Amino acid sequence: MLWTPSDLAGNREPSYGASMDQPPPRKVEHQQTDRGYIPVYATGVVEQPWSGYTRTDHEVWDTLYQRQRELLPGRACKEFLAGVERFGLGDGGIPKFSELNKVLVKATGWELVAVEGLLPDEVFFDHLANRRFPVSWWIRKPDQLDYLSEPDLFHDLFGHVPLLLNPVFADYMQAYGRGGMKAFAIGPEALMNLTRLYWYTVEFGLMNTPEGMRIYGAGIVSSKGESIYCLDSPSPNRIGFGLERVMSTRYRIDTYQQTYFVIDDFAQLFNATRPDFTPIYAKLGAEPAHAAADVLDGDRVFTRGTREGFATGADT
Ligand code: HBI
Ligand code: FE
Repeated sequence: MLWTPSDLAGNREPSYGASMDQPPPRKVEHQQTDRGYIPVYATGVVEQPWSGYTRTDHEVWDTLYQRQRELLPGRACKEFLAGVERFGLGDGGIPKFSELNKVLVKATGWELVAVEGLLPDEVFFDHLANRRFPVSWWIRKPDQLDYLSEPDLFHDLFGHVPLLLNPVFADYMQAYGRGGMKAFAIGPEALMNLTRLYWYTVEFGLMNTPEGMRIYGAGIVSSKGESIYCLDSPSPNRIGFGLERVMSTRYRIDTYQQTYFVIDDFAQLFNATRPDFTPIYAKLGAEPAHAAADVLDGDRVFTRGTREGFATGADT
């Protein structure tokens, strides 16, 4: 898919739906939840407004892409890098979901759907359980290159989608979605345990490969700073993955991770989702959760962090 300047929408404002001046109801409301005051979006699937992206939008994508493409070889796992190449995410400008879906559906039966933003858990899980990955259609502004509080197009598309071409990881993501539906039916405690599993694997997971420690978490590969910090800094712990260990460990959403959990391969992750989690939730419900920075007896410790620079205060 070649992107030429003539395709560009110039600098005119993105076109929204039917008329140019009716921005869609992106942020339906903010909601007080157990994870703080979070933006809640309309939950519907929308069309990717590709012709409405501005030159600036395309340039933000190219800037973020080039930065990570230069940084990640030798840091990201080979499966992630292979997915980036196979999708041609670096062909220039924001990729078209319709083009990517031609590759993705054939490869693993997954499909990208454009959404307004963060979805309520049960809506999100239902998409994953049906091999649909929700991708926010909007991209951050130039002054947000290094941090934004919610997942945007670059985080969702560059961070999450390349690994959906890996059959084992693709199966894990669907199994996770099915587990999410069950956890949602059980209640908030179970949901919290399952959200920690997503956080410490899909978002911030590391892999111990024969070539060395590599990144597979979307939250890391879409962040320049954390792509460096997670492997190079002496501050965080790096601990072998364990399902119950991860489900019972709190995390932080406002800083780099204090602990990274390390898998050997995606098969280990997929196998971890085989058992019925119900008895695990019951067992974990009776025990206190661990702090994000804790190192426990019995942990397989790759690195015991120095904790230098660790923010204090409440983990979620
Ligand atoms: N919604 N669109 C979107 N993308 C996410 O990654 C996402 C979400 N809603 C909930 C959620 N992630 C997390 O709570 C996961 O742990 C389930
Ligand atoms: Fe994410």
